[in-house]
Amino acid sequence: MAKLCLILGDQLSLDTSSLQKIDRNKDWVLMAEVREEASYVKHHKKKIAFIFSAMRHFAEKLKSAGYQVNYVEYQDKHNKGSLFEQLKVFASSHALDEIVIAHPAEYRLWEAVTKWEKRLKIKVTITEDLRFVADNGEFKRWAKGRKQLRMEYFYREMRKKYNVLIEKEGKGAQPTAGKWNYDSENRQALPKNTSIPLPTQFAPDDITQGVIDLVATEFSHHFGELANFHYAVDREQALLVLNEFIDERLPRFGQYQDAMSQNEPWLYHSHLGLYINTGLLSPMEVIRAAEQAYEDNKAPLNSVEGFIRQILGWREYVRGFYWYLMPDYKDENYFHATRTLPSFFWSAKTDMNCLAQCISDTKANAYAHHIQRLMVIGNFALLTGLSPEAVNEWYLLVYADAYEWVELPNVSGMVLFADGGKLASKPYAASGAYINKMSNYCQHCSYSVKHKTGSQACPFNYLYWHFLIKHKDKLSNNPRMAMIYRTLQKMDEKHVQTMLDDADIFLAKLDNNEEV
Ligand code: FAD
Ligand code: DLZ
Ligand code: SF4
Repeated sequence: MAKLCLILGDQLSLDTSSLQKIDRNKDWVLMAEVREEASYVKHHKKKIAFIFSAMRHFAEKLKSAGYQVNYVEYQDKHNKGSLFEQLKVFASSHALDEIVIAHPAEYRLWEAVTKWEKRLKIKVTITEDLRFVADNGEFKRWAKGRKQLRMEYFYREMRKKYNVLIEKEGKGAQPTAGKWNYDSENRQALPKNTSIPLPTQFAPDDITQGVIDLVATEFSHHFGELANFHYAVDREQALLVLNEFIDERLPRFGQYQDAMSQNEPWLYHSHLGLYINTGLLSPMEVIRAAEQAYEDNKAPLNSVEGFIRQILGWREYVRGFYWYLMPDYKDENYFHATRTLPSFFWSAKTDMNCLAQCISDTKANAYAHHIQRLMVIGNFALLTGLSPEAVNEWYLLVYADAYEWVELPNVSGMVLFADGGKLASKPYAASGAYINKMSNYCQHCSYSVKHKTGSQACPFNYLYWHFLIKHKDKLSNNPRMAMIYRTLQKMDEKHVQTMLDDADIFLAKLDNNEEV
């Protein structure tokens, strides 16, 4: 009798806990490129190419390490189209006494796996998910009994527990240089003519080229462009991306973390999310590399802390938050938003330059950085009342780093405030002024960010006030919104009415699928 270890497309690490449970001399590893996983949302072509290529490279690595690997390619005639059916076929031709799988990262798949033992009549063991610093129980223990689940406090716990940027260990632990958070030093716009380092790029090898051809044939109807695929597809390449980030981008990461710039999709971000989320890099090695750069005087504290906060703070927090609140979290819709996505979410064809830029970056690269996702695309979705279900589906399929455990809290919690404030203390709503402050998009736009009303006015300007007025009953008691509602109270009534009328005209255009 033998065991079978099923490795999923986002479990591409030799340290995966399920691998530790099998004997490479007699047991098996199964990996399969299946229609069900590639199409449960219509993932971006580059995302599928990345995952399939990384899976194929990892299978080669497993074989070199002495594992017996059954790898089912997408176009293999024995491909059954789903992980369960693939397991069933394997089990029918091998004497198996146990199937081992590391805890799937998404609720959907975890729920399915919990039924496999009964369906297959073979023992199924789910092992720990080691792609995070904390285990799931840690968040639950922290969250239990708390009225509010704010990232900052969980982050501080993580800093202390794992001794990251900490001056004195133990009970009296203090943050390095005396401050936990340098967020206020992370908000500069990019000066004109800044020369930004090119992202680390790799030419496709034969395996990747084969996968690109496959995706072009099988997924031509999916969103996104395949041309210029340059992502890392194995651990060695991902480590090169990490090293170049530390040397070339981390020093200015903090300063320009929230900046956006016309035709500059990459800026000083790390571009590591897709590698960490698929197991090619571990979050702790990335955190330690950044910490080391601070200790070696290679990068300032506002950059290093800002970067570490994203991974040890936000990434750990949203993952714990997701598992704490699923499955009900998926249905949250605090504002009862129902609008369908405008067609420019797919085509990028809109006169609103910021949206055209962020969506065409997304289309080209399966990547947009955080502020593009949050304050341009997300802000628009919030202000126009797009349905959480549709927005979640969009974010889950368009980004190469997207999995529901991270996408859902960011979209329903951070962007849409669909959870009524479980994640964020107030909605991240903003007028055009914010986008103008943090980018040069408005300089290239046919709308005018300075105008508040009229056909030339930036739609974000009147949509912002329309949103605040529409949801006054739900938001005006929020202490963090008090000032803005006081400003509203002092505004000229006629001006407010004109903004509301302009917003209605704009929203009617969206509903009629007219160009905006
Ligand atoms: P950097 O800016 O270099 O940040 C470093 C790392 O910190 C990231 O790689 C990521 O691992 C982590 N991180 C940063 N912000 C967050 C966050 N808010 N939540 C969790 N981790 C974070 N991130 C995903 O990994 N997958 C998603 O599907 C995803 N969807 C998002 C949807 C929306 C609406 C928003 C606002 C954010 C989303 N994020 C998501 C978070 C963040 O935008 C991406 O992690 C980041 O843009 C990836 O690019 P990067 O690797 O260059 O990140
Ligand atoms: C995202 C993805 C895609 C596109 N394809 C596959 C696949 O063919 N086979 C596979 O094992 N995993 C794939 N994945 C990753 C899974 O969807 C992921 O493991 C679950 O969503 C859980 O996070
Ligand atoms: Fe975006 Fe408004 Fe600026 Fe145009 S003017 S780029 S729509 S914020």
